[in-house]
Amino acid sequence: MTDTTNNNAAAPNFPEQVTGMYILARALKNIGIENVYGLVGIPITEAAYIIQGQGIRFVGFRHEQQAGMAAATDGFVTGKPGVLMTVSSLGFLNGLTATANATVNCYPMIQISGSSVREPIDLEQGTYEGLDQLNIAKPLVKAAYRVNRAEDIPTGVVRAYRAAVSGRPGGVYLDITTPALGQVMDHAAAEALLQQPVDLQPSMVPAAEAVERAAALLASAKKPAILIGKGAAQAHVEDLVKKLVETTGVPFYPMSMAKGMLPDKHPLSALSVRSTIMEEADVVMLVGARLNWLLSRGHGKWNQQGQFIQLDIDPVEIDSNRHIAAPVIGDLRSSLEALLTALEGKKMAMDAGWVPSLQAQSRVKNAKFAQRLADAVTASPMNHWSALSAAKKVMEANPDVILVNEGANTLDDTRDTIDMAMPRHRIDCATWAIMGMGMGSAIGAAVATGKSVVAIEGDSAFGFSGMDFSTICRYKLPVTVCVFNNGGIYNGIGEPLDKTSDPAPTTLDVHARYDRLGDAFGAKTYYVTTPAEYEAALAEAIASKVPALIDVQLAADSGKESGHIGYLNPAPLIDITV
Ligand code: ADP
Ligand code: TZD
Ligand code: MG
Repeated sequence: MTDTTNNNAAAPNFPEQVTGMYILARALKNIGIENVYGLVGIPITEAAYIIQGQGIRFVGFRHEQQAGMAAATDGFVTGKPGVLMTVSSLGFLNGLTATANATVNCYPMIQISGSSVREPIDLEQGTYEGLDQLNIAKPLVKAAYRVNRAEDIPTGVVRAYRAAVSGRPGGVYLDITTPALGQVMDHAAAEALLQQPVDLQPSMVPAAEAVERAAALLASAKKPAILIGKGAAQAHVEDLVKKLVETTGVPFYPMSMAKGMLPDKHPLSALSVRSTIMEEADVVMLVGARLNWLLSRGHGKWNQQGQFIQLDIDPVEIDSNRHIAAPVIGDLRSSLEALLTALEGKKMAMDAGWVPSLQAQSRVKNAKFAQRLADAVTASPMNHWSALSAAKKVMEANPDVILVNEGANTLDDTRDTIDMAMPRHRIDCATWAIMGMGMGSAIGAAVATGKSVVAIEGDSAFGFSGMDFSTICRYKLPVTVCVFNNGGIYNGIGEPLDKTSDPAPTTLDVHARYDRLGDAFGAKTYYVTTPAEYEAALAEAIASKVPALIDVQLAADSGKESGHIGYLNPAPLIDITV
């Protein structure tokens, strides 16, 4: 397609002259970006080639949302912003869903989008892919900037980087107009724009009195607990969290994506006794975790007399739902270091019976859970638990494999079944509980870490991103995708209320052979119907280190509506069945 309104600059006379696209690639390289995830077209195709030419890995996707999920996951696992590149209008909007999700989850990422020529957009004259992208992005992201001139590109990149990682991390939008991308500059003048930014992710040290207040409160607690959130995982502070837990002896509870910060099987893990922690703990220290819906916003079962300490980088988070008795505002590394020092001279007042009683309760609960898995082994067809009894064995034997997980029952049951032993090895649909992060996150995790990845996906969840399984294949990534096929959203036995021959709203296809999608792209594929088959297939797929797709056949009646969060459905005002 030709955009007649775009007065494209003449082709550069390399190496004396360069374009804005070259400056963008150099600016990304200069700031240490190693991977860019995107989907090309006007006006960013050449930019992607030049980025590759700079030795940055460009991973090309089938849908921008998935490229964005990959960038966000790269940001989560590395702690540096992941970069997404999109074309104008719909490409931008497709990617923006992931950038908004990154912002909600505090993942550092930058969405760079080409945009059409400004003047006809502002006058609404109907230009090619014309959309006022900057203003659309603004309410959904942490920060948004537009670059109109090639010479401003390095500044735009540095500002976007700083905004993504400083304070509470989030998604940043960087709009670069077509004229800026095409603008020609002298090579030497362009290179001179590239300065090395100093202290890109500065420490933020907490106030001494805040640290002292928190240390005194923790030390005075009879039944304390430490709640670890994914902010701690992202801050790479597993060394300090371990030290805090082990020197104080305080039990810990990891939020879903903080599993593995300390091994789930650690003697001080309170994973199986969350209710007891909520009901009985008198002091709870939140370490990079928000008291949001995932923690009943501090209400419900929580001991209303209990007190909270909160370590977070964002002062606005404090008192969001419950009174916080001891806020500690700073980056987690600085805060935990200061707290450990402040605790050195203090004696813990913890009840001698607190940890043993949690451990005794955990033993009972764990034995019950193990029995549930054992009972499920013979179920035919398999249910979620039968499949997970197999996945548990293989995943726990391969602790360095990253687990990506989405679905409803498939999410909740997998999280509860598979113990994690290493930090940042569990990536899921997180704060917004969104479907459609699976393939993108698996790709981002594999590319950013070089490690093997297993994605355990509900059949509905997989449908949101399934086509990007082909991206896993094109880039030959060591990713195994397991589709838990129960034929539906929650299960495959929905009955339409009305007289219709259409499927129920929750029904998909329990007989679909997802493995055959893998055949189309040359993956290793498996169709499994028993735990033994699944265990063998998963172990072989992981060991092969090549793209693999396993269709895990479940019974259509396996799974309940909304998994563990059915209580969030609206209470019926009228009985729709009468
Ligand atoms: P979870 O869902 O695991 O409970 P959340 O995403 O709700 O975790 O909370 C993560 C918290 O961690 C956010 O409030 C965020 O501001 C905070 N955070 C992220 N990175 C850092 C950091 N480096 N230092 C301090 N706090 C951080
Ligand atoms: N759309 C988006 C973007 N996010 C969502 N969370 C939903 C729709 C609603 N939804 C859930 O909350 S879970 C889910 C949907 C569609 C899928 C559950 O089915 P599944 O897993 O096959 O993935 P199980 O094992 O059948 O429960
Ligand atoms: Mg399903």
